[in-house]
Amino acid sequence: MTKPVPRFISLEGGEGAGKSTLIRGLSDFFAGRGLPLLQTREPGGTALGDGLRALLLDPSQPPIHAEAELLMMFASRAQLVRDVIRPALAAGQWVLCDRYVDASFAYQGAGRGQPEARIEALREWVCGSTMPTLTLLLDVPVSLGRQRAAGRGPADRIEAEGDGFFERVRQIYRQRAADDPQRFRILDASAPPQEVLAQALAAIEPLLTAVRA
Ligand code: Z5A
Repeated sequence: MTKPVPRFISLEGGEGAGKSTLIRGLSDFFAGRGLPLLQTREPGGTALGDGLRALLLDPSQPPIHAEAELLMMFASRAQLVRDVIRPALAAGQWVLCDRYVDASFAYQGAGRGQPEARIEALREWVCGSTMPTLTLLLDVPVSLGRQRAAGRGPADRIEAEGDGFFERVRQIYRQRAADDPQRFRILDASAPPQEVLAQALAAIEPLLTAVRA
């Protein structure tokens, strides 16, 4: 059993779910409360992770095998956990991470067909007990998310996948949330941004109270 780390929050969701938009609102909220917040993202968040991210998302890359993609996600994560997340938590900061391990179960597991047990073994090895207390799943129908994301310009290597891929991703996210209701909160991300922020804050407030107590 892994013990969740207080002050560690991850955000998950399909493309165009509104994670970046929500993170801006949450950053303002933490700043307004005078709470130290470290905001980071996956893949990325370190020099190594940013380099891997560029390779992973570059649509002009020669095909990347599913096994290689999975290991690249975990290589980025291994560096981020050790260089950024653990030191920030140890220093008493809140950590808000735009995607974390659940994304590997969703994209490389459900999306690419990598076995769940293999991803869980990597999770245990790379993250150990460094798991979020709270994971906000921004749930939005695939068509709406893709419509929103389309306004941003050309698709990256993963965004170029078809609807079936993203339906499987959405399905496994919802399944993981149903399987672990203590860690996950599902937000209706088809609502307007201010409403999504209000839903997120309702989920975060109990953590703030618990940490103060
Ligand atoms: N990936 C993986 O495969 N395995 C892993 O282990 C990890 C990641 C960690 C990069 O992730 C890719 O990496 C991702 C999964 C894979 N690939 N895909 N697809 P990312 O998180 O950096 O990229 P993303 O998923 O493509 O995020 P995004 O599309 O940038 O979505 P977002 O941040 O959730 O959306 P947004 O930028 O806030 O909003 C998109 C647009 O919608 C924008 O115009 C907003 O103004 C608008 N918006 C946002 N919220 C709303 C609401 N509530 N109403 C109306 N309009 C809204």
